[in-house]
Amino acid sequence: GHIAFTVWFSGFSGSGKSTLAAALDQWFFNRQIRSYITDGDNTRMHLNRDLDFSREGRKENIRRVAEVARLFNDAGVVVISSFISPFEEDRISAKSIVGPENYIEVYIATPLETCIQRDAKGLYAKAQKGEISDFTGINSPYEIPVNPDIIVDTTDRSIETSLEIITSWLLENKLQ
Ligand code: GGZ
Repeated sequence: GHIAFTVWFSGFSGSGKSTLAAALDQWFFNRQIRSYITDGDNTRMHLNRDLDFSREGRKENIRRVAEVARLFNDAGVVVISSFISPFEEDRISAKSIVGPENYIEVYIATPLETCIQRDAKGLYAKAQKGEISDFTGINSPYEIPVNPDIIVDTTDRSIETSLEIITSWLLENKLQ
């Protein structure tokens, strides 16, 4: 059997994290590997409802969801953690909470310009009008991951091809 691990996605809003997380979740399911996605949708209104998007709010957000990932991994469930997680310091702390050997960092390297063009939720337009404060890429920084295990730019790739980059790495490094 496999040891549970955490696949940690980092990237801008609109970079393709959620889409790839869902595809990867399905891929694990097809291989009878139990997995669970954590993201802003299932944590920011609940576990982390007291947190904002300030530097401190994001730091605590990432700390808590890393602790959740550790618990799921202890229970034998693979975690797909899908947060912007824009600060290198916070990602390093997440890696140490999860356990360095169980933490796989996937940098969704879709450039900001692509995300702004997509603007699926209209959030970039709002942020550019000053209607959202501390919006990553507009008025809050994104620090490029220093040493990711996997890098995927979804700009000119199908979901299938992007997924394959991740799953081929997992098959070679985690699932043999
Ligand atoms: C960034 C924001 C913000 C601000 C609301 N900055 O594309 P979405 O909408 O659905 O996903 C984004 C999500 C980011 O939450 P995270 O928990 O992943 O962020 S972090 O890891 O930095 O703590 C976006 C929405 O929340 N959103 N306001 N100001 N994203």
